[in-house]
Amino acid sequence: MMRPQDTPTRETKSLDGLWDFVLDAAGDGRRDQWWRAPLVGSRSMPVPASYNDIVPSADFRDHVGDAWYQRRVQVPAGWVGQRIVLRFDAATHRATVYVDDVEVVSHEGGYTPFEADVTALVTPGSAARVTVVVNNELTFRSIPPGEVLDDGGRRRQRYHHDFFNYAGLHRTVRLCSTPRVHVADLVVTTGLDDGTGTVGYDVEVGGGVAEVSVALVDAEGREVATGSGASGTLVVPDVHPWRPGEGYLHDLVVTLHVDGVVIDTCTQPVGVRTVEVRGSSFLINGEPFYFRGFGKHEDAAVRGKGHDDALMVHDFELMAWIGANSFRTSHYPYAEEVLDYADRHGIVVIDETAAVGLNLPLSGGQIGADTRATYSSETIDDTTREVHAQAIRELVARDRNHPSVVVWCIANEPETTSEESRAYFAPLLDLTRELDPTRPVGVVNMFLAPAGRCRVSDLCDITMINRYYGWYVDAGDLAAAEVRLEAELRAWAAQGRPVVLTEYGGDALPGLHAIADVPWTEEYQVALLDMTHRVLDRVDGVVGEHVWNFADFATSSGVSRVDGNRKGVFTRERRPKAVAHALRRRWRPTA
Ligand code: GCB
Repeated sequence: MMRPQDTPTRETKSLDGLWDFVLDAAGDGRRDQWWRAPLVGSRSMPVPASYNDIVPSADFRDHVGDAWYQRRVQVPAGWVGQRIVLRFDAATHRATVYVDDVEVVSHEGGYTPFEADVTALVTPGSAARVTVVVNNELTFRSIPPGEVLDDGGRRRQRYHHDFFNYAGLHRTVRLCSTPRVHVADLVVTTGLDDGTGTVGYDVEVGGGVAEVSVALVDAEGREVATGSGASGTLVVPDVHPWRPGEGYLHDLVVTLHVDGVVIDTCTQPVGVRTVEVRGSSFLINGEPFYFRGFGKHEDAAVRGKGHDDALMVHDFELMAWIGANSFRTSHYPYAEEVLDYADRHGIVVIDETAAVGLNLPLSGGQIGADTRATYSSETIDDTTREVHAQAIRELVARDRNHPSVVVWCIANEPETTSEESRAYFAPLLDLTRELDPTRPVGVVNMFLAPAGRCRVSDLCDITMINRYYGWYVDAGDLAAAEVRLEAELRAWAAQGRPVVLTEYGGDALPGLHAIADVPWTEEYQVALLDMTHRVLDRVDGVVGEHVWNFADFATSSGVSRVDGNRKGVFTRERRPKAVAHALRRRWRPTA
């Protein structure tokens, strides 16, 4: 699937804005075929946004089930003879789409795009009715998993991950035109050897047959290599590489011709760089890279997980201010605009699937929440694994051309001490490598599966661990925390893979202060990070530190959460806590 783009042969039309919207907790709409007519009793709902916090009502916030979006779409008159595609960048967690009376596509998974070819159903110059039913239920057959409980007739959503189950049309919706014979897909892989770059390309032509030619253009507009044929390798002597801190991009311009006439053209930004794990080093362009940054969330007041360029640019500016060079897309694939921005600014990304909460004993930082086995025919099973595999396929297909993405993370903190966990993850790790042999793959480990007990880490290329010494373990006792953290890190480093501490930190309520080591104060959050950094600096083989979290974020309700998770270095409104200044001193000592 190509990214929608405007080129001499292609156009896009944004369908963002206000849609008609109704909740359908009872699930009447599918039975009564609500897509066949204007939605009855609808209200306005912004797209992109989560619907949960838009209306001040528990019906919206705690909704479980279907929700319907609808709008009329004017199809541009100039699109006669073109192929017309309706594209959703995300619908959380699943959706079915109708154009007028006809169902056109269904999609499972809340964080990857999907599209429908609607050429035969719409008429350029006329309007069509587009209806989408999104469903937010998490079950043991979804990624992320969850369970819908029946509380005496009231349906309640339960899940084991620590962020609010926002839902809706979270990302842009577009109507796109392409030529009938068109570039359907494009895969790019890059290499770098002694100053010479290579760009391998593989173009898929859809809708017919055409000749393919490609040209690689540098950021100054110079054509630096050309090629013909659907696949090949371009060689660029003295190439200007993409590197952390400098998002230098070339453009690969792909052109389709029939009998010498151009019929389609599209452009793919390309960053020429390599990624490699060698021993316990993580190398980008052959040079050791140390990850400094955050686990993040797509999360903000009012809009929930709705993508917003203003917030995105602000977050990147704050990361630059503090000296971060990287982040992890915890705990799901982020909007494609985010990866575009990272590409252009040389920010390094660990790209994660939405496989979070595959760990029944754990919930929102609490242990013992559930005594069932995580992997069983009643819980996470082979069917779940196939849904997980599809999530991996869609993540790799969507993001593989982004130079910023350097690691695939296929799950966060699953249960990994049982034999069943190994059987579950081995094929998924193999699949990821098969789909993309160019990037290291891993699973983020949690503290109940230390080195030696984890049955999955030896299958990974890189060790990513989340540890909360000084918070969930040894709260208020940083001396004990320091000893234990160091012992654990050394045990992981001894396994010989590079180690990234992908989460560490503690909650702090801005304005809460103390002289003693008191959890929840701003001082304690600083002291906990200082302790962690002392340890990280002493242990060889550690190649990165990602603080949890960039900003405070919404979670489900619970006694360990104060209006959400408050481990943010910034508040949810993006104000710095004391720890932000401390981190800036560490990460940008000369600023
Ligand atoms: C974790 C999870 C993250 C939680 C965090 C916490 O290990 O990966 O999703 O939010 O701990 O604050 O408990």
